[in-house]
Amino acid sequence: MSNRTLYIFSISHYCEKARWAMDYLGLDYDVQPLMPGKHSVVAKSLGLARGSMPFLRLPEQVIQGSDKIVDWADSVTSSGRSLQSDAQLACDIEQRLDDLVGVHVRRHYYSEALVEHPSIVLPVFLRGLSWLDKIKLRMAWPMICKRMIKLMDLGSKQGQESLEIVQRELDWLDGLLSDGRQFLAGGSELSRADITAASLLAPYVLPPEHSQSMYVKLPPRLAQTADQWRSRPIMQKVLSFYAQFR
Ligand SMILES: N[C@@H](CCC(=O)N[C@@H](CS)C(=O)NCC(=O)O)C(=O)O
Repeated sequence: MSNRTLYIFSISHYCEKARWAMDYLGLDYDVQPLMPGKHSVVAKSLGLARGSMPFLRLPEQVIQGSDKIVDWADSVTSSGRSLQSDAQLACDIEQRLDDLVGVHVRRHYYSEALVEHPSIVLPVFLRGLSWLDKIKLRMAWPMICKRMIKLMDLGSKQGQESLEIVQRELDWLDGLLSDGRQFLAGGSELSRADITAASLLAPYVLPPEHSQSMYVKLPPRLAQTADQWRSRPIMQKVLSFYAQFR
């Protein structure tokens, strides 16, 4: 048992990013999946103002946000590895990915999955919960779906809008790769920009190395889009980052 606990939603791509950073940098931790609703209660009990996942409980502090967790992980690792937190370009690319890609991949997916096929989303949220929380989550699922639909402003128009934003961001990422660089921020080593892009885009390509891939089902229209996008340079890069570094 570790004295560090990372609180996550099993489905969350931002949580996957934090886990990947800590794994890559050789930091031990326990992972604690939470059910929606309970996450805010746990966050408050740890002194956080918001429930936003992931958050990492350390003996001396609680760190919230995947970017802040990467900052911390990169500053304490003794693995000899680095996610290039001192490289401005890596941090800038990461921020754009967090602010646009993360938000709109999620809204694209949930606008179809949660609104039209909520039963395909539930199994991923159930992963790693206690048996009691599994029962509670099953019972509360219709209510939680309604709340998520409202909070994330989901719907078919919104899903289409997010798809177009993701598409523009994929064009930008393909553009970065068009000079033949191996890593998004250039250089010869994996950076925080790479694990961010790979984690946030993983839902479209479901890499076999991702611990949740086999539990995620894509809704039909998104699956068709993902299929068309799979051969894009950035999607091939995501698959290769997972194969090499996850
Ligand atoms: N930029 C943040 C985004 C985190 C985020 O949006 N988390 C979502 C799950 S994907 C969440 O916890 N939503 C519930 C809430 O905010 O209460 C990060 O990188 O950690």
